[in-house]
Amino acid sequence: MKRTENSAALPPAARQLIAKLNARTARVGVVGLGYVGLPLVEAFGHAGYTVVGIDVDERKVQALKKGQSYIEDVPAARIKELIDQGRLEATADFAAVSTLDALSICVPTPLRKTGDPDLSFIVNVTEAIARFLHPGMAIVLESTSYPGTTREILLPKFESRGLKVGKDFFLAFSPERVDPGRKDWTTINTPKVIGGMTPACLEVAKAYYGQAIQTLVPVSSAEAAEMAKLLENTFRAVNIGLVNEVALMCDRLGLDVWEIIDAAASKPFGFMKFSPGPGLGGHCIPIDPLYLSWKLKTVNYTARFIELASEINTNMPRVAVQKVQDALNSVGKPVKGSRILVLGVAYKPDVSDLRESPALDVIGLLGKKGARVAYHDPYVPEVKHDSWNLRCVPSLQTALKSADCVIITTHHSVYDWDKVLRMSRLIVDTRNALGAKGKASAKVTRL
Ligand code: SAJ
Repeated sequence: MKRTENSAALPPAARQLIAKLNARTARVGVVGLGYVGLPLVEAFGHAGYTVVGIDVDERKVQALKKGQSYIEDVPAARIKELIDQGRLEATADFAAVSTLDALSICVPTPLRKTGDPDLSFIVNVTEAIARFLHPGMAIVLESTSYPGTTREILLPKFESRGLKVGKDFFLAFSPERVDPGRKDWTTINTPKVIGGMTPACLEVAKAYYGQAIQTLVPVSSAEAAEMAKLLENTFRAVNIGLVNEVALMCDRLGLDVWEIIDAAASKPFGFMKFSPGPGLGGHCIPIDPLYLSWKLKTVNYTARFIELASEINTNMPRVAVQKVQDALNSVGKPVKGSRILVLGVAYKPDVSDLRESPALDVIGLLGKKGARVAYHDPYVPEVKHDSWNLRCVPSLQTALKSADCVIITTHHSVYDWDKVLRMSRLIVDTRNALGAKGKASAKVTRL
């Protein structure tokens, strides 16, 4: 059982709550039961807590009540087991907060159309929780947001109830590190950064999470935890932007960027491999850094690396489409009227998630140039995006043979790349999916 150091200096409410958490007699809750929240429900249930899942989506609530799981990483059997043991409840009613000793917030933090942070999910949930906040409670925000969100948005709404943070209730930030589909690093074994509003908040949050998560990484404040998460994902966005720019440089120098990256990656230290591509997709990497650059603008600072990386990454779909145009020109065909097959539309291999997928931009740009665009993706039966919608072609083989040009945008593992190479007239390979065979073939253009 995990004990908490220097418990003598803690206020009574903290000591009482820590005792309940250590004994697993605490009732804990998770607000937001998506790809982050539901694995957290399972982790808390696995640790021995009684867990209340709260979500505005009644379909999720009903599914859980029936012992079903809608998140691939969470087996239905685990949900059913917790439901049958009476240790998992699901509801859309925030009044349940009044029965909780601790709760975690795992709601989306997308961007608005303007590119600014959309904190409406956090604000709405915070206001709903505040109505039922009671003395002796702990709240941990997990949603990725700019440094200061916990202090500037959650704290005032909670303290407006006449409770004092660090004395009557406890507030912390702990960023999610869920990578859907990953089996090696899970919610339970991935180290978890955690930062409190006050030292007592940190101690309570450590006791809360320490029962379920193998390794905690305490930091000095909620802002430090918020910033650590943004550094993690900004690191990726900037390095992907760098390698995309290296691809543009190599194109002008007549060099093979893939050969050069592989050569650089032979360095056993001081280098981390990233690969160029048709752009930056997903619900984290393209978005999280813009929360940081937005926050810095409010303190009159321009986060140049973030803005430059975003400029390069968001331009890559145009670079990819230009490669298609050049490939068609090489055989005397215009883009207009040509049949183009987009291979793989999910934002990364072996997932069905379309969020921010650059393949969607490629399809839109080709459509604007008058191409007759089709797509194939084994995980995505249909795409509705902006002003167009398409269904996955029924036969990959037929589509490959009839396309004037194929563009590989997402390199799902299930594809037989030898077959794609054999059956296509022209290929633009933005992922080096074809490897050396692609490099050697006159009908293949690579980034
Ligand atoms: N991408 C490239 N080149 C690369 C790597 C990625 O173009 O070298 C593209 C991908 O095709 C995709 C986008 O960038 O469109 C994002 O890819 P990603 O590998 O970063 O995958 P994500 O968005 O699922 O990122 C998640 C993140 N996990 C969390 O935030 C908890 C990220 O921190 C992880 O490092 C990443 O998964 C991972 O490693 O799988």
